[in-house]
Amino acid sequence: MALDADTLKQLLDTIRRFVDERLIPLEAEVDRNDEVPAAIVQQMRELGLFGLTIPEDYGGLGLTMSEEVQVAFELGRTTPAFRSVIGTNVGIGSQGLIMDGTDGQKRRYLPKLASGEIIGSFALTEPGAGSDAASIRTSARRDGNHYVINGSKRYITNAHVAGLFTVFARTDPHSTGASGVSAFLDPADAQGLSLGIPERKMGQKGAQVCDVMFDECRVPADALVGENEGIGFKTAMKTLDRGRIHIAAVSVAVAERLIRMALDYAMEREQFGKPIAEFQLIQAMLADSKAEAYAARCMVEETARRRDAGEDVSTEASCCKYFCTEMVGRVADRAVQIHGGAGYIADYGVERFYRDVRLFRIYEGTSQIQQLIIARNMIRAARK
Ligand code: COS
Repeated sequence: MALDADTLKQLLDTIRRFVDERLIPLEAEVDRNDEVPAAIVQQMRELGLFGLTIPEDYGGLGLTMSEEVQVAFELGRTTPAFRSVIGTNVGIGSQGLIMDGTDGQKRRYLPKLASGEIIGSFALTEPGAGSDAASIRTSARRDGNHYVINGSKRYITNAHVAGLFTVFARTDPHSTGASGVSAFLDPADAQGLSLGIPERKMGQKGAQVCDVMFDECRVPADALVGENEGIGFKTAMKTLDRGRIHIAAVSVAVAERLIRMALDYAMEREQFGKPIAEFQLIQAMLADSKAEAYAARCMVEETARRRDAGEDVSTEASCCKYFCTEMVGRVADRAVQIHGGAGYIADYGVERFYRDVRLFRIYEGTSQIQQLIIARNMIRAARK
C-alpha cells in the first residue's frame, strides 16, 4: 500500500539528512577500511531502512516501486556500499520470499529481515553459471522430510553477515535448464554451509562478496520456497526484474552526485584566467551528463509507475538497468575528465565513484544480458 504524501516526504527528508550528515562524511573512511561502521548499520535499523519493501503485515514499510525508487534516489547519493548494507534485505535477499513464499515462511523470516535483525542474501551465481543462470549445478536432493544441498555459489553479496540465504538449486537431476530449479530458504547456521574469504574488489569497498559452499547441507522440506519444486528460476527472474529498477535508480543518484561534484569543481577551478566552467568543451561534458541523467531519472520513474499499475515491465526494467548503469559510467568518466589531474587523486572522491559504478554494469545482469532480454522480448511481442 502506498504511503500518504506526508509520511513519504518525512521518510525522504530523514534519509536525505542521514545521507548528508552521517554517510557522506564517512565515504573515504569506508573505502579505506573496507567496512561500514557498526554504528551506521545500527542507525539504519533504527530508521527502518531494512524493511522498506517488506509488506506492513510482516513489519516493513511496504513501499511501492515508485516510493522505493524515490528512496534509492536519496540513498544512492553516497558511496554504494552504504546502500548495499540494506540492499539485499530490500531487494534480492527478500523479494523471492515475498513474491513466492508461503505465509508460514514469510511469518518466520520477514519480520527479522524487516528489522535488520538478520541479513538476507541471494545465492544464484556459481563458478560455472553467471549470465547463464539456468545452467546452475548446485543440487537439492529430497531425503525424507529434508532436502540435501550440494554445490557452491560465487560472488554472493552480504554472505559474510547473512542470517538467511535464498539458494537456487536443481531439484530435478535429469533437467539441464530453468524448469528443474527450485529456491530454498537456508539459514546461515545450517550444518554443511560454509563461507569463503571475502574477495578483494575494484570498488564498492565496504560491501563484501564471498563464495558460499554447501556440503551435504540439510534443510527441512518446508524450506522450499512456496513449497513448490521447479518454480525457482522464475522466482529468481522476477526478483531480478525488481532489483534492476532499483539499481537503475541508484545509478541515477550517483550520476546526479557526480554531476554536482563536476559542476562545483568546474566553477571553482580556474585555467587560462577564468573558471573552466566557462569553456564550451567543459560545458558540453556537463550538458551531456545532465541530459542523460535526466532521461535516466524519467525512465526509472515511468517504469516504477507502470509496475505499480500492474503492468509487466520486464522489458522496461532491463531498459532501465542497461541505460542507467551505462549512463553513470559515462558520467563518472566525464567527471574524472573535468577534474583533470585531481580526478585521478583519491582525496577528491571522484576516482572512488569511478571505480564504484563499474559494478552496476555487471551485477544483477550484465549490460549484454539486458540487451538480450530487451531484444528477445521485442521479437516475442512482434510474433504474437
Ligand atoms: N519473469 C518471470 N518469468 C520469467 C522471466 C521474468 N522476468 N524471465 C524468464 N522467465 C521464465 C520464462 O518465461 C521461462 O518460463 P517457461 O519455460 O514456462 O516459458 C523460464 O523463465 C525460462 O526463461 P528463459 O527461457 O528466458 O531462460 P534462459 O535460460 O534462456 O535465459 C536469462 C534467461 C538470460 C534472461 C537469465 O538467465 C538471466 O537473467 N541471466 C542473468 C542472471 C543474472 O542477472 N545474474 C546476476 C546474478 S544475481 S546478482
